[in-house]
Amino acid sequence: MARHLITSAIPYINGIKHLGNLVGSQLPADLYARYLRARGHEVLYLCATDEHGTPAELAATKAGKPVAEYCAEMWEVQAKLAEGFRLSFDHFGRSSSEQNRKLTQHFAKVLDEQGLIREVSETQMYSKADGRFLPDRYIEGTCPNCGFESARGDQCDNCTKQLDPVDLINPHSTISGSTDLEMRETKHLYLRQSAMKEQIEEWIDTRVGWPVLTTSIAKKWLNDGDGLQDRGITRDLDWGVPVQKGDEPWPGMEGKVFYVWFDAPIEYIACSQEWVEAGKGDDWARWWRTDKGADDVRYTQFMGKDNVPFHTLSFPVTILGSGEPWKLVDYIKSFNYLNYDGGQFSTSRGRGVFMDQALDILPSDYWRWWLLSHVPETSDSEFTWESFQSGVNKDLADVLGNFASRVTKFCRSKFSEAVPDGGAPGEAEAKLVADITAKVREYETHMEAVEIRKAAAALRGAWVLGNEYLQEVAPWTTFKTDPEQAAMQIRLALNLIRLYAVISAPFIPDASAELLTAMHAEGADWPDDVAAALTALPAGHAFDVPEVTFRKITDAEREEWQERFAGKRD
Ligand code: B3M
Ligand code: ZN
Repeated sequence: MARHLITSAIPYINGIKHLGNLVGSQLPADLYARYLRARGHEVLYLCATDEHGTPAELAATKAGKPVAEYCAEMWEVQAKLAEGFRLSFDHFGRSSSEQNRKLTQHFAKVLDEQGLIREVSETQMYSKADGRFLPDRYIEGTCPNCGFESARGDQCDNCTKQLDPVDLINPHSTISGSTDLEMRETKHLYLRQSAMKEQIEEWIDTRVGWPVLTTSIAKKWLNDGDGLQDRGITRDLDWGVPVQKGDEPWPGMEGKVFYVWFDAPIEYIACSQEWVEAGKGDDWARWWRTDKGADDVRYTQFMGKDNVPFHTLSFPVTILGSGEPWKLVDYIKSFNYLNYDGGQFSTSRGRGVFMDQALDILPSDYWRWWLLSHVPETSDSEFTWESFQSGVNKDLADVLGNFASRVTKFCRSKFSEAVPDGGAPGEAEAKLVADITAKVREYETHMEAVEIRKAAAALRGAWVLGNEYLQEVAPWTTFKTDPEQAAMQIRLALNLIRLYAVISAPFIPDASAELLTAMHAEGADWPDDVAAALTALPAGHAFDVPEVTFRKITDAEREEWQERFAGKRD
């Protein structure tokens, strides 16, 4: 038994996430956490909302609410949806927590003591009417490149050109509309990442077995252009962690907050403190401090590829640069993008399926299975309604669901609602046990390597083996001439349902629980010994025919949904 710390990238607070966001970090992290728990390991799986920064402020303004109130409400919404998708976080925290404020200020202080922070004077757009500096997204104007009238201070959404606020023609504040803007001098703190370049490079180079996607992005950032540059870690905003040196004020930094990407990863640690405060655990340090036992912990992070630079470079600079014994990540699993029906998911245009909408139309297991078995692991992948319909109808309904209902119904009609006795297993049964054993071992190997698509394929392969066996031995035919033999076959098949429920639980927890209940299974121990696991339900053990575990998606539904989610949501 080992100890596993698992975190998934913490979703921004503004708005409900789409399925592409879900499959890019939280869902695979949940799969891994559930699998490791099922194998008897001690797991701490943490996630939180990422609540600071301009997007949160803007969304709150749009919703006409104070930002703190907006965040509190959206946290509830996201927590409910996470529950709906059965994301088994040990704690779902908030980056705006007191714990994160303290810890962020602490890291800033120790980084400063290590000589890794410098003050930089720069000029930035100031709005007199608003009485504040304007971050790039609060400034709009005409694009000098294409003439688009609502280009943002950092980028033109029309021609995608990267911009500086000073490039804009007729710039104005998006808060007040005021054009009374001027460049003013302001001071910011920079993290001297360049000073840590060699240490970070060596650390990356010695990460054996990391996914290529992760290391290639890290190396690209380290080696391209100017390499690991110093990075501004403060902003002129109201909402965020106030810039302080621990508990002390930071002279000259009054009214400023830390940049959201500085405090967000620190929330991984703070979240474990929130977990303790919530009474769910009693010791966070044994997960995070190597002087308190965290050396024994294996720490795995899950995230989309756009988050990789922050986790391979910036956050390690914070951790290593502190000079304190904090736990560093052991394995970073990153993902490509999931596209939607010939284009991209778009939050602003409401294109694609969002978490709330998905749960409105089908149970979470349907989504979990399709998303995880199509996770964009080695390249971008695409959600299409045809693929979704076929994944659900074939894998879940025709293969797994059909096996369970066929076997239990046949037994009820020919024998009773209890496991029949029958004779001794023969050659076909020995072969099935050997094949299932091989598939389960294959599944375990892929799960341990966090190779999710391969794990899904092995699991599906195990389901298929049961169907092939039924096809081959045909108990409904055998029954006519040799009911004893048919009883033995059905006894094995009933045990197979229980085994499927156990090994499928990380992917489809609700259906697995339903099947276990239907089989009146007492435990859900992992089948270390598959042969033994396939005799767990003895003759005479009662069961129920499960309610329809999976239903099929009709062509009419598929067409209707395709139309509905094409992109209109405001
Ligand atoms: N909130 C970006 C995202 O949701 C960001 C991740 C933070 S992880 C510390 O993709
Ligand atoms: Zn433009």
